[in-house]
Amino acid sequence: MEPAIGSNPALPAAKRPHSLRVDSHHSSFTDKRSAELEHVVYSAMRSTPVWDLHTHLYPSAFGSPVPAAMEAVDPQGLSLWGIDELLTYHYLVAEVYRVVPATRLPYEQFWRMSKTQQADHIWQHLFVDRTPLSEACRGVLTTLARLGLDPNERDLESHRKWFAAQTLDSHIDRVMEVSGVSRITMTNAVFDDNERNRWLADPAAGADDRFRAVLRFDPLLRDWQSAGPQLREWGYDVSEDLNDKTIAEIRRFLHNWINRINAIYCAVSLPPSFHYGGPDDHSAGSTVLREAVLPTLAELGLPMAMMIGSRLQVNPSLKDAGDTVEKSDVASVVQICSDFPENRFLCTMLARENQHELAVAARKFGNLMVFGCWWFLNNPSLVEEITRMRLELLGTTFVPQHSDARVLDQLIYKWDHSRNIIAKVLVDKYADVEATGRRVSEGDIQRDVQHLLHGAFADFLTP
Ligand code: RAT
Ligand code: ZN
Repeated sequence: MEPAIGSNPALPAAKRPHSLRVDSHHSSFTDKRSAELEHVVYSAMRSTPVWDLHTHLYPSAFGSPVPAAMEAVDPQGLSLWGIDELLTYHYLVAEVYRVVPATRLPYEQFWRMSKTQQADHIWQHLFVDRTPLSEACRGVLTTLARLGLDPNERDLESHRKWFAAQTLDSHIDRVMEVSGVSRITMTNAVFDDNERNRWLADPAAGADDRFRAVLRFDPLLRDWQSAGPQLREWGYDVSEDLNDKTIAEIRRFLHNWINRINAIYCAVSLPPSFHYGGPDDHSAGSTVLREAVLPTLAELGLPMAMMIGSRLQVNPSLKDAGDTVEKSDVASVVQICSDFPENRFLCTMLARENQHELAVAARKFGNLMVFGCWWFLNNPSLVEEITRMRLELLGTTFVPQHSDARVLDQLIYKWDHSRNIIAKVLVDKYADVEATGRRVSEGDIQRDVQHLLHGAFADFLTP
């Protein structure tokens, strides 16, 4: 066996890792303390419930297309769970097209396949024929294992049988327990007909205490040309030119829907090209933001979440898997936080290159809460880098992660993996603090972990 680097006598002393210096007394002390720190941090991280502030999950009242024990299947249902949904997650659709390209399986043919056939295809090529190394593949294995299923099982049918024997409501409880998620925040897209009609048909659809609602209205800020006519169709007296009457009507629309779904904040995904140029910026998006959206939210005391940096549909044949990442403009976020001190902003950005500038912006504005390692950033190496940098710049005043789960069971792996990385970074940071001579107590650690997983977001909602 190769000797561990720290014990290699050929290495000059200065290059040996700090905790393995040849001073044996010092060494056993620091090793023991770092083992203690590790134990306390990982236990706190595993036992502290998390409030997941951004998912695409729904209570059972929104219907489910997944067959379950004695439950009706709703083909357009929004509540996704189970093995076939896990395998057809859009992250994995993109990955299977790396190994079975469109020249061998034309996109239209893939989309014509049933969900079961698509899942079989992905399972065969990414999990049976290849080692499931990517983060999204590994996530399926973590999920199965934590649910008590065998990650070595190659026969998909046995997993299918297990899921088909569950009922959705009790499965939601089980997944929340296994993942340690105490509250799931939805993303409620009011411009999506399927979703909007469900709220209109059953105003109590969201009344499930495990979930909280968020009003999402991308077209209002991204595409007034199409959002305006929609609002008109829904009975709001708006016109294209964003006059006073139109602004008042947009505000009425927002009030109505925030109240209808009992939203805890409002949210938009904005393109990399998103720019806000201050009071003289009269583009439609900026005008709606400045004159309708932000005054309404300030009046209601609700934060606005901006998710910035996804360029939609660079390969439309991949559908949800067809979006990409590009660098965005942090200066616009700074301008918004500065121009609207009465508003609170949650912000996540998709490009790795934007993370440092965004964290620095949060040092300047108390009304800015940075959150999550979003989508293409939700990979262990990047979560570690970003979390480390945020802790160094912001202490615990940020929300390190959200799951973005689209399939209920994904809560398990997304939180399992993220908790481990956040814990790893915290152990290092506590060791650095203790290196100054300051002791870190178990109570300190529990308080910090609770803040990172729950309190920072909860306090930001109700300051
Ligand atoms: O991460 C994702 O699943 C993306 O497809 C998007 O849903 C993104 O998170 C968003 O909320 O727009
Ligand atoms: Zn999302």
